[in-house]
Amino acid sequence: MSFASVLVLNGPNLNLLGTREPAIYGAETLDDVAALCRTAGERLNLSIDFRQSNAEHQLIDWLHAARTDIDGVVINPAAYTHTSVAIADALTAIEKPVIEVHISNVHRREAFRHHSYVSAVAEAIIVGCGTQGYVLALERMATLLDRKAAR
Ligand code: CA2
Repeated sequence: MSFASVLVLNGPNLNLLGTREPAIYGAETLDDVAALCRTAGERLNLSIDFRQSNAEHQLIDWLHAARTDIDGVVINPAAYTHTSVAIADALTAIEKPVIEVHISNVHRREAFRHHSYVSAVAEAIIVGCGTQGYVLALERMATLLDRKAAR
């Protein structure tokens, strides 16, 4: 059976997850989040490609490659959420469903975190659910991709 494939993309500084600011981001590391996503992928019949970069151009290059290889994108763009028209444009260009995830509740934090360039191009947004937000996003993505396959 061929599984739908989902790119789970993580932006700058998320490689530091679990090392600082546990009150905001929890104690899990990014490797723990990757394992959570892979376990959810097995349950949901999704093939998971989990990546992180601190470089905007690298995230954009991976999104461009996803135009041909990937069925959907779950993205935590981290600080680029609030600054990057380029990432929003790349997400639009791939013409695949996108779900935006934030571990923290950005709306309860500083005003500069309240605006997202990505939200306008996302099918759904999950904020403030901790790392469980990635699993919730994959569950929703599985629903969206099933519906697409059934058309
Ligand atoms: O809540 C989220 O997931 C964020 O996307 C995380 C970003 C932040 O800039 C966004 O406003 C909200 C920050 C990622 C950096 O994460 C760290 C985690 C632990 C230690 C240091 C950084």
